[in-house]
Formats: sequence, structure tokens, C-alpha cells
Amino acid sequence: SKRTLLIAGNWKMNKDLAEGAKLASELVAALPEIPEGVEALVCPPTIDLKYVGCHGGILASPIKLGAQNVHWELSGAYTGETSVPMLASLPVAYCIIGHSERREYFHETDEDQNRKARALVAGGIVPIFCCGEPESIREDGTYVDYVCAQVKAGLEGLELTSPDQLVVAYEPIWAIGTGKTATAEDAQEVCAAVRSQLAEIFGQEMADGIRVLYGGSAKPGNIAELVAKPDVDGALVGGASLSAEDFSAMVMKAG
Ligand code: G2H
Repeated sequence: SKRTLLIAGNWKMNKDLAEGAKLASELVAALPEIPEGVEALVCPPTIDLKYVGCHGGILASPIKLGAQNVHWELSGAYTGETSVPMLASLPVAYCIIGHSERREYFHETDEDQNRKARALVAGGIVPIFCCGEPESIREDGTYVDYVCAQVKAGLEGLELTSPDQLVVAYEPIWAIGTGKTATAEDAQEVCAAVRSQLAEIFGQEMADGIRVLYGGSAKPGNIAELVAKPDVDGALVGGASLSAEDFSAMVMKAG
């Protein structure tokens, strides 16, 4: 009865066209088949999407293609931005929104995430909505309330007809790129709380089908333990997704 696991690679601002296509080709070769009950996804930089998808072979493979950011308007005078229809025309299946790096360095708000989530769902792309607490909030013990408030503000009012239309990723900021992984128990605690919050917004049945991922120094050595937890439905992987060997090992170990 476990949900389909999702192992999602977030390449962040890494890999130019040639490097991206090379990594994609290596992944396609390493993952001719994805284990039953697992989905694999790569999210390269926007400029790489088409080349990675076509020349790199991702679109012709069982690995899915995703973006790292999007604008909520359909078109217009938004210099430097990318719209949902542009991503959908590739096609891109998923799009990360609200990553802590975008919230911190680009001052994105919960309201921005809410607009992006609505635009993506309306355009048939699945948002991977990120949430997570900074170290100070972890230390003062209010992290569950903090994360649930982010989920509520970011997703309230979103209209879903199927749980497959949304993914949430819990990424404790203190565990991102630091090598400090939250324990599988920490991940389970907050992923379960996120699911309760999703039940309040969308109803229990919908919440039971929505994938909740863990992110933050996920790697081949901890993925099996993480996905063994009942409310952890996969991982959003940064650093380890830049190695075809590590990322493919994570997909295989999740299965
Ligand atoms: C968290 C994660 C991927 P890393 O940002 O989104 O990165 O696995 O490098 O901690």
C-alpha cells in the first residue's frame, strides 16, 4: 500500500550543456530499468532542460525530467523568467518550488509558492513543494509548527483532483549540503506531521496518496533507511545527484 517512491535529483546551479548531457547519458545507461514502485527524476538547470531531455536521452528513457523553478504568469514582461507552458512544451513532468535557497537568496515568499503551485497544477506539471526549518527553529523545538505553517500558506486553496498532482519535500535547512543528515526518525516525524497538515487542507484520502520526500544530504548510504519509514516517500537529492553512480545507486536501493 506504500506510495510510489520518488528519487528526485536537484542539480541546482551545476553542469553546463555538455556536462549535463554527459551526466544524463550516464544515468540513462546506469538505469535501463527503474525498480518496481520507484520513480526517478532529474531536475537540471533551465538552460540544460532541452539538451538533457533530448540529446542526453532522458525524455526517451524511464527517467523523468523536472525543472527547478517557474513563474506563475503564463507569459508577458517578466524578464529572465520561465513559464509553465514553456516547461510543459518540452515536456517537463515536475517542477521544484520553494527550495530554501530560493526563499533565502531570492526572497521568495509562501505567497509566491502558492501562486507557482496553482499555475503548475493548472498546467499539468507536478509541483515539488519544499519546506523546512532553519537550525534556530530546530533548536527551540517549534519546527513542526514552523513547517506546517509553510505547507498551509504555500498550498492552501490549491485544487487537486488526484494525489499524483502534488509532491512535498521536507528539507531541514541545517541538513542541506552540510553532510549533517537528519536521522530517519527525524525525517519520519516531520514527514508525518506534513501529511497531517495535507489532510487538513485536502482531506485524509488525498493526503494518504501525496508523496512526501525528505531532502538534505540524502545519499546511497542512508536512502534505504529513509524510505523504510512509513511517511517518507523518497528523497530530493542535491550533491549525490551530480554523480551518476551515486544517484543510480540510490534509485536501485530505494526499490
Ligand atoms: C537539499 C538537497 C537537495 P543536498 O537542498 O534539494 O541538497 O542533498 O546537497 O543536501
